[in-house]
Amino acid sequence: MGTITAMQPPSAPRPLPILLRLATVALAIACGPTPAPTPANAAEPKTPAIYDEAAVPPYALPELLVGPDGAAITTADDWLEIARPHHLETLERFIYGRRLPEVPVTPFGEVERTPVTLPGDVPAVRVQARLRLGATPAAPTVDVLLYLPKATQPVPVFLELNFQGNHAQHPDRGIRLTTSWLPRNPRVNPDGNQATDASRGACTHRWPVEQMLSRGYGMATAYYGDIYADRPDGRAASALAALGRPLGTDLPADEPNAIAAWAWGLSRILDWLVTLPEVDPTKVIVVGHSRLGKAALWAGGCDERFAMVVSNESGCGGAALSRRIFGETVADITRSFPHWFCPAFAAHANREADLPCDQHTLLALVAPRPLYVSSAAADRWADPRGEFLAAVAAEPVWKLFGLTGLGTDQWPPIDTPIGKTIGYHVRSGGHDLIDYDWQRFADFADHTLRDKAAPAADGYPAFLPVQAPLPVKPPPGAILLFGDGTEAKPPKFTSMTGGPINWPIRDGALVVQPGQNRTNHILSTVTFRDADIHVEFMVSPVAKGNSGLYIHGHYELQIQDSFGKPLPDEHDQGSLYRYATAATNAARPAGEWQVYDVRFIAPRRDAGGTIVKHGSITAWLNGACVQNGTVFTDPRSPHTPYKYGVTDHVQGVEKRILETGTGPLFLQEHDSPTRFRNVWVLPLGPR
Ligand code: GTR
Repeated sequence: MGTITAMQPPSAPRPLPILLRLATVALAIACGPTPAPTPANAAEPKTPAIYDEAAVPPYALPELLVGPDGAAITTADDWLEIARPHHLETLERFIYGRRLPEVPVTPFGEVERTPVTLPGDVPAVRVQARLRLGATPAAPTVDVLLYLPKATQPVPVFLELNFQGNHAQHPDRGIRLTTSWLPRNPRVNPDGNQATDASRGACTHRWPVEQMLSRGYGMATAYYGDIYADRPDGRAASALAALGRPLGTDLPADEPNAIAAWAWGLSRILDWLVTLPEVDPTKVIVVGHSRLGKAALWAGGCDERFAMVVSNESGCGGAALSRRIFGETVADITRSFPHWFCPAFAAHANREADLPCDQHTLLALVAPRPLYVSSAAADRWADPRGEFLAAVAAEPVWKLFGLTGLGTDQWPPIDTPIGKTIGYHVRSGGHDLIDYDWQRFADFADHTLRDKAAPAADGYPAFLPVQAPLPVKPPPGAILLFGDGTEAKPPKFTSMTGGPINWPIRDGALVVQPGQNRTNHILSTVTFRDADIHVEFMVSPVAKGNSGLYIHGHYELQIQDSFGKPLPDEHDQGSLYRYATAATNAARPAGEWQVYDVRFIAPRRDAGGTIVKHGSITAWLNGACVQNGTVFTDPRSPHTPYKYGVTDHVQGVEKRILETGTGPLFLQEHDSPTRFRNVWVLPLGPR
């Protein structure tokens, strides 16, 4: 445990001009959250909030790099396999409640897709869908609004729940008015709890659609009240009731509540977003403000499909450390909002030190994906510095992956964004989500997800493969291993014994020759360390179309007859066997040509062959990114050519990999006559 003592902030909030301040406050109130309900434990004495750094009591955070038995975690692998599940479980038990099950998500009625021109002459497509979350008639429905920019490629999308209904997010009169209950709000819906035309566009300043679309991002949103009406008695009509969770006041200590339900709703919306051809399924970014920032963090922590996670002023129970007593405390929040967290959290009011976790563990769940935390200087209730310190405390996990998080433990000056894989800013002004925040989120996503401006990892050129039309012409520098069989020289492959291959060439394709015991693989005579690899292939319906790209013989990207399967598993095409399932099922039917482009960054080893830096794979399959920088260490497959069907020749190949880091590409034989053509390797860096 490390003891952290309170420190003075580096600079005091800059005062805003009075008119701007009034306007900001008015807007924030208009779109703001539900007012605090009558406290359930109002009888308990309430201590005044601490806003003086010097008055913050010293505290010690629970260790992050440990497993359930307290043993130190020193590798990315052990983080993923041991520590991460342990911390996730602890956060479920003590703060957010148990994770909720996946359910089938289906559009209810027609999905509207309308071309529109938004203010500023921004062309867009407005998509609206009512999603049914679950298969039963009682399943809740959620109205999703999505604006897509004009684009030729699938786009990254920001997904955010909103406070006042989709129609309040933008003045576009085509947006459906929410039919869900709304909190009475003096400006947005002064007349009652149902939306009217008067509230259209009331929260536009929180959702700068035109600006984000112009930067190439899609914008998706849904009203959080569709999932759980934000009031203490909201549970009875919430998605939790539909999921059969217990109702009433005497809930189990780890029973999920409103924040868990909102987070679950975000994942269910993601289930649908990734099915849209216009959306890049590997680049959906979850964003949330305030209480919905807490929900966004929990959603991103639980659901690794979110490519990036953004917490805006999420404060207590979000990004801010609970043990740091500054602004809102666990006692305050569980008194005012008894329906947000699981009962165990309220039981830790005024005894935060007894919690086995703190909010840095929540932030760490996002690693190695990019995380952005934003604070506002005048939003002292949310403890801006406590949000920053949680990110500092989470950084060691990114370091395990060889990544820099914030890169500093110094709280930056106001309006100065910082960070590499954890981004952070504290902007001037109060509690709100404004254009400045969005622009910084997009800058950060440009760098971390889109390779814009920032050079790709290891200084290699950005990896944005062209996958159509097939066959694709090899780029300069690529070494063609097999083209279409008209080459003067034989294919640059050997058999497992190092001799000539016995795979026939038919109709311009190299065809897998099933052998005995699925070991008639072939391996390239060209070896490489890091490389871009291009392979065109056609699966056959025989033996499930099973084959694969065994890179260095150690890491297998699956080839399989997976067309149309709703959820890819680790055997399906696009999956990295024993490491990661495909982000989406991009497989084409058997008998059609398909294409893989892979950026393979080999793991680095010391002189004894032990991995000292993980490797990574980014893979595109038929126009979709199926692996986005998936990291790996030691081979996990029990079926590699070095363990199964071993020959003297391949033993020598593996020895060389361990010594030099360079090795060949294997094409796998697995009983199915898969066809290959136009296979090339473009080595990167030293070979
Ligand atoms: C406040 C609550 C904060 C924050 C905020 C909001 O009343 O105390 O934790 O979540 O609501 O959601 O705007």
